[in-house]
Amino acid sequence: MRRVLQRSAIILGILVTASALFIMGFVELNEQGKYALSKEEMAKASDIYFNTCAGCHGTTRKGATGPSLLPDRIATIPDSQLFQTIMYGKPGGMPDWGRQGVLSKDEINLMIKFLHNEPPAPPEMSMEQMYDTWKVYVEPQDRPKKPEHNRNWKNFMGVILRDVGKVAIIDGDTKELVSIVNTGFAVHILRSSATGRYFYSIGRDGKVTMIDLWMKKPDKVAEIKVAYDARSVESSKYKGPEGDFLDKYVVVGGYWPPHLVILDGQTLEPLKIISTSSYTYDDNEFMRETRVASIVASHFEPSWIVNLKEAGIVWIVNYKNLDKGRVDITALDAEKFLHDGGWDLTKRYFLVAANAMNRIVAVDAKEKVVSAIIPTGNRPHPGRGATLKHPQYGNLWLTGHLGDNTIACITTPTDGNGTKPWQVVKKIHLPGKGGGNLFIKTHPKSPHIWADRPLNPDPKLQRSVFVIDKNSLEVIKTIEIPKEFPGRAVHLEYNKAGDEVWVSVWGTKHQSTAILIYDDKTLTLKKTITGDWVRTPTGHFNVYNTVHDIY
Ligand code: DHE
Repeated sequence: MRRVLQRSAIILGILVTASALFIMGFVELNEQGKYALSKEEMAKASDIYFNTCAGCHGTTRKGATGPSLLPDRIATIPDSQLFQTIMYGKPGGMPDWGRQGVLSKDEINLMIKFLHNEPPAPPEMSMEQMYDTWKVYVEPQDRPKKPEHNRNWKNFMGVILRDVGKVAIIDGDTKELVSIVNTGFAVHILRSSATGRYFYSIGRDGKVTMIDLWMKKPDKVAEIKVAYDARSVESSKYKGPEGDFLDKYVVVGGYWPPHLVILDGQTLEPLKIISTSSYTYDDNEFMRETRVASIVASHFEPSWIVNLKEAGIVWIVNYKNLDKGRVDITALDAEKFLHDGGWDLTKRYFLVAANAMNRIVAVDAKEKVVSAIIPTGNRPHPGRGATLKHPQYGNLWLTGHLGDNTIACITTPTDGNGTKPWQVVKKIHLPGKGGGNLFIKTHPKSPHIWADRPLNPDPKLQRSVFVIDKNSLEVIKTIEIPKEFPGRAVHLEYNKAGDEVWVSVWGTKHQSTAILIYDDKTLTLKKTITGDWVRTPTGHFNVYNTVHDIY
């Protein structure tokens, strides 16, 4: 095994922030006229763009979830309108960066100038650069052979503390804080290893951190940076006749560079980089920036479903023969702007949002075909969706929307009776105007589905969660979060038993907020986790539910 723990030569280059790298030597500044930017302004604007805009509009500004922000299009929009949009947001999901206090008026004006300039060319990243950031803090042989505590670690909750760059590990039984792990800039999601022992986090800056939950005080055992900008990470979850791959591999999807990186599941050593730059599925236009959106692991074969956003292509990546230097990729034409998604109830079909196309793509991971492309509403945003067996419709998979107030209920194949699959049989209407729903969640033992709405322009709706009855498929309760905690209600996760729902209060890093735990039977607040450390909590992930894809 190649072991290069600390090489210093190139390390400096990779440790400076990605956004700063984007401007180094690549950009021709517009040196004259009212949109001229100094080098310092360009650096600041690139940083802001990377942190707040690139996710939706693309690093190269060609557009995806949000429209193109290239200078020729920007020139057709009055600056006053650009200002309004950045200040107050738009109903389709554009956040109100000014009103939220994320950007000042001066910064908005700076961004308008920036958008009138050509985008900076982003840098590449080599395997060598990845090795230079790779650190193993505790070698596999030195890790605990069994849990060093008596806690019910399968009911641990990993909570992202986004803007302070940490992950909190909370005991789901006792609600005690077990550990806070420094993970680095803006962790986006956590995923569990197949045994549940490890959490893998991925930061917006492409840094992967591996946390061992068996340690007396869970802590990071390895880390590596494999991209400048990333959102997805997943483990290998297959064990069966074709081999035992539990905790063997980790896969990371890059936004920039647009690539897939396969890592060793025990040490995070980089094993393989696969570029995802591709031709679009429909008009065969080359898209250098073909970003990797969601990735899910198959439970029934050694493969991952990988969604290539701009190309509109779904890859099924079989890793069975990776150790022999072979990866088998099946590429399926799907739909453009693939984003987030999850398994159906049977875990054979993966449903993913083609959000800017207002559609959901259903992939049959067994037959390796696209089964259906289903129009659902304005910018579907399922998170991983919610699954249930309905007495009338059979199996259902649900998605909410950024751009309207509906939750679409889609039929999925059902053994025995059930409605024909891939129909939107019901649209549940959330109360009040506008969309802004990001996540929905349920649990097989719960009679409810919960939904948030953090991107709705109405502060009251941003601070509410909505409970839906699984049988009637109607909203039965709107719960406003307690007034004393400033921020929006975001992301929902059940505990292992499926009888409580955790909600984050997403504020700013300057003020602590809370993690709220609701009783799923009485629909009342059961416990509030507070403390100076509770800053910008966003996603929270139960070990058992994440391992088993329960949602
Ligand atoms: Fe996410 C999931 C991308 C904004 C919190 N987010 C995902 C996934 C993708 C993605 C591709 C699916 C990962 C997977 O399953 O493998 N998110 C993006 C963006 O590009 C976007 C729109 C803009 C950006 O600049 O990042 C974006 N996301 C946000 C947020 O603003 C949120 C609320 C807070 C944050 O961290 O920035 C946020 N995203 C989350 C969470 C999940 C997620 C909590 C996992 C949901 C789950 O239940 O699995």
